[in-house]
Amino acid sequence: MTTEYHDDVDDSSSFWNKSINYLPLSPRSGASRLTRRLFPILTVAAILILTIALGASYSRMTNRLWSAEQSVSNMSQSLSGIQQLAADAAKDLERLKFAVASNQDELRSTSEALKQLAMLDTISRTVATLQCSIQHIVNNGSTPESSGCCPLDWERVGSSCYLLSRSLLPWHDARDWCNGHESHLAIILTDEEWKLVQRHAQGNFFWVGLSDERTGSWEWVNQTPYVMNRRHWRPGQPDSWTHHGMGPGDEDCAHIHTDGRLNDLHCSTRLRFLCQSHA
Ligand SMILES: [Ca+2]
Repeated sequence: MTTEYHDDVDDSSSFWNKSINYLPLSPRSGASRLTRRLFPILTVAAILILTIALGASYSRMTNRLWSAEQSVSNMSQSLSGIQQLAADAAKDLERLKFAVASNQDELRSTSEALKQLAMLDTISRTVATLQCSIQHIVNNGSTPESSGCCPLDWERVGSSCYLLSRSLLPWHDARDWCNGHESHLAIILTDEEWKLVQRHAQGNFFWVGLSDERTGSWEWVNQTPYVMNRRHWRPGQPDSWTHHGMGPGDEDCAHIHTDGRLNDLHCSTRLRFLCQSHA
């Protein structure tokens, strides 16, 4: 007992150490110690993962924000460019308005000059006709018409005189009017005569001496056969030349259209007409 007591008293630390050292470890206390050791590691790891995730998220948000800023910046630049273009266009428009206003007077002057030139041309032709007539009278001629001169208001082209009527008549009446004035409805053969026709055609329809009512074939008023030349007809014309008589849709007479080309039309239509006389 004494020894046992002695041992207890003198070496109490040894006793407790032994007791501690030789106490069997329970599985519960081991797990607890492991948990206590892992807890800080797991905590640090969790904080680390959270930090990384937050960092990645922040980075993505920063990128998106930067992209949005870039887009806004680009849009601002585009808007600025459009505003500049609009301002330039407005300036150009103002300049154009000013130029038009400035040129209006010049255009009026040019138009007046052209009108005067046309008048001069008419006067010149009239003077030439008068000269011709006076010369013929001076030389003891009978009448101006037998002199080789064109009557007043008639235009000389080549060896012929031409008159474009102001009045409108059906083809047969036009033919008779020309015949009553020592002329006939125009027979257009030469390039020079086609140029005359085209010059008078602008804005005008007028009869010429071409029809197919007599034989069913196109012929000139002096009954010489017409040689078909499609170049002188409007596209698709003549389009009603196979039916004759005066029924609806029959187009037996030819006129000059506004483009200077031929079209067949019902002879009863009232149009201006071109007479031709031989000087
Ligand atoms: Ca026709």
